[in-house]
Amino acid sequence: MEENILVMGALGQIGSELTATLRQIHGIEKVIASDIRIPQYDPDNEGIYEIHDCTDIKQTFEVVKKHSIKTIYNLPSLLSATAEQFPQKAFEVNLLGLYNTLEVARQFKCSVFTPSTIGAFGIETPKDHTPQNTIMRPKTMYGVTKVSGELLSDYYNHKYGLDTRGVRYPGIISHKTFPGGGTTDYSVEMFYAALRGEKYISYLHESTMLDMMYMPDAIKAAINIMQADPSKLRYRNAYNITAMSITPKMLAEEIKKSLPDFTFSVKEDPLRQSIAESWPNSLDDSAAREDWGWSADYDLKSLVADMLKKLKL
Ligand code: VAH
Repeated sequence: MEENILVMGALGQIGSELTATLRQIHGIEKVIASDIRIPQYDPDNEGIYEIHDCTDIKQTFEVVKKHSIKTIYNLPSLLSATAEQFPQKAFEVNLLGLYNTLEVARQFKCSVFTPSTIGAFGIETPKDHTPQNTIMRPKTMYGVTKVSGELLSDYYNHKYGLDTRGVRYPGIISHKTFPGGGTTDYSVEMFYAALRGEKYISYLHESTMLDMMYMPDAIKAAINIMQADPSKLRYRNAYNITAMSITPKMLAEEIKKSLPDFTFSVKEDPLRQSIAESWPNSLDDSAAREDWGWSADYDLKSLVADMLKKLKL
């Protein structure tokens, strides 16, 4: 039976680029993409696509059975700010959707990757070099679904032996698909404003320090952890990973080196400012480095240079 891969949430910020990369590695026919809405044509991402609502376990069962899936990337999620606007929907998609995936994976013996986030930490968590194992009491629905998702995925591993793995992503900066409803979206919006010659008005204070990562590193982490030797994994869900800790001011200053006329100011959004302040300043990702060789390829300088190059095209 073919070892096919299913990317759920394939139209999202991570999903759109992960699907394309997996198809380059494994072949277009081996990677099935699914999401809840009809996709726009994307020449960089041709292949099998299924319209699939992750909150309906019957649809997940049908897609996995129909395509002989053996690995599932479970990406559907309402992000932090949107999840605070629609907490019940976020619970359904982020946690019930994951439960459905784990139940179907248990029946078909699939491996499952589910992203967690720095949003799984809370205000009581040590903020600097946040440890792999520490207090996690998030006060957002996003954080609650993500820390619960970590625990649920670990349960399916120790109860049923299901191969579940995950990483705690920082904010992800990318050029292909705009992120929607996140607290870290400023980091992408700033590039578009700069290239349009507009001042960017940041909804986070200029000194708000958060972990960030460039999308190629995020994709590398999702693929590498799934290929890692399971005997070397001290943890399953989920590993701390990071690439840099930056503030809106640091990002703006790096962009200004290429676009000297770029300026930005701050008009704080109280909701997203309070969410950001409950997250760590910097993660300790030594466990990922030791257990499966994690390391980021992009720092702030190379990220900004590549983003500007890609967005100018
Ligand atoms: C968000 N981009 O802002 C997501 C991410 C760490 C941030 O989880 O909600």
